[in-house]
Amino acid sequence: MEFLQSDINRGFVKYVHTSASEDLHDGFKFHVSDGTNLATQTMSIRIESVDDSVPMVTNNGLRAQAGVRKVITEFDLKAVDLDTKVRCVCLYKCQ
Ligand SMILES: [Ca+2]
Repeated sequence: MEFLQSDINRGFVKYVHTSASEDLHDGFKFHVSDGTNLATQTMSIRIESVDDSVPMVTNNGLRAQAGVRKVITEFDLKAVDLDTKVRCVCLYKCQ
């Protein structure tokens, strides 16, 4: 892809983030030429996270004897949200 400084000035050059990963860094290398000399630079892009992933839940069920308490572990029930901090993922009991 080749473009001119005037394309940048007119807003014709855009970056579109399309990766589904939660990697918050991207970038690309580019060359600038005046027709004789060439310079190379890297454009670093910091991605601002957006909370747009739905939590995923693994529910393996639980077996317990009548009258006995049993701790629910992450092997029984686990919620994962790729773009939300662990401390912010809550499970609510509802009836
Ligand atoms: Ca989320």
